[in-house]
Amino acid sequence: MNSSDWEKELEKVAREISAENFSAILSAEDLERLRIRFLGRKGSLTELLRSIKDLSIEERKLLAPKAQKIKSQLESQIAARIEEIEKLRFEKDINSQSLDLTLPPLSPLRGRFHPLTQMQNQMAHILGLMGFSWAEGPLIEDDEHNFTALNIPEHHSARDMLDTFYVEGSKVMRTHTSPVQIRAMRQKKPPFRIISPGRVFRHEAIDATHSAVFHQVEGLYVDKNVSFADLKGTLEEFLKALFGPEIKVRFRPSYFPFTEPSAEVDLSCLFCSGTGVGKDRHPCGICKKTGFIEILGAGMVHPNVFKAVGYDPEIWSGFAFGIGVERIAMLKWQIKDIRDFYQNDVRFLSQFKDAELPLFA
Ligand code: FA5
Repeated sequence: MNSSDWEKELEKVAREISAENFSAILSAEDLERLRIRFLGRKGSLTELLRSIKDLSIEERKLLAPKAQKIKSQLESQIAARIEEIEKLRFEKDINSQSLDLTLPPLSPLRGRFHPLTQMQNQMAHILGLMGFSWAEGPLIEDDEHNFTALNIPEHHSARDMLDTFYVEGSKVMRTHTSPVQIRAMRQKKPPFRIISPGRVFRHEAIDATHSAVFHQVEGLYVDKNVSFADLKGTLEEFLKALFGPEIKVRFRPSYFPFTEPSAEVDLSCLFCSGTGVGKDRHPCGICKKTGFIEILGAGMVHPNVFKAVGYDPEIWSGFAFGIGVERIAMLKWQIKDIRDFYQNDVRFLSQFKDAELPLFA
């Protein structure tokens, strides 16, 4: 096509466009059909613009702006008409509805605390009655508080980039609430007992019982002559207050660099009443047939931790624990998937009424 034919073709397309009566188009589908006719992949204007490459540079310089102007005018006309069609549809909708002024008003939805906050507060409340006071620490921690002072050596796997979110330099998203132990011991004079509820972060593969962001409640008691029996008694009393006197608590020997001896504590599985067999008579998938679920880590404060904060381990003794809030909440409310807590689905959240948990069941 030479340039004069091309220009004639452009004028023809322009005439066709002007012949369109936009205000007679009443649906978005009809408007889309029109758009495709001119501007679709095989639309007449698109094809013409595509063939401009066959003209010389001078001809293109002359004709391209004309064609572009026609194209952008058409695009604005289409956009304007879409808005009008929407408005017409809305007005039609409104006019077709009648108002019943005698209907009672809808009562506004009441907000309430997130179930994890409720559970955390409930745990803090029980521990508060047992003499623990509330302490807090930053979510972004330094290597010293998160690892070194807690006797976690250089090569320990917890420091691995695969387990820990490093922020910059030696700053990390805290991987547990235990660094608050160090902050509390450096601020306070023993004897004291604190708890520290809060968020922690781990580079975890997420599944029904593991999240990369979750919550712990840390506990620390420092005094003279604190024994493992004190730790056992405190945790058993706490768990019975939360779950009822029938609950079974199991202490298993374990290892944490910052406690010695250390234990992991399991609770009898409330999904299968500790039998390992679910209500459907199939093996319980939650406790993996064991009848128990791990909920916390604990132990006697390691002498190296006392030394790191300037306490004499010959004088002072203590216990510490770190409880998984999600795990406790899952057991308490029989929630099978930890991810339900983070979807913020109102249908899920609205099931948890504030202060629903009895304090001493
Ligand atoms: C710790 O984090 C230790 N700091 C706990 C501790 C404190 C031990 C004081 C001794 C003294 P652990 O990694 O096992 O330990 O985590 C403690 C609890 O957090 C677990 O028992 C579990 O209930 C919960 N938890 C751990 N990882 C996850 C996860 N990815 N998602 C949800 N909950 C988790």
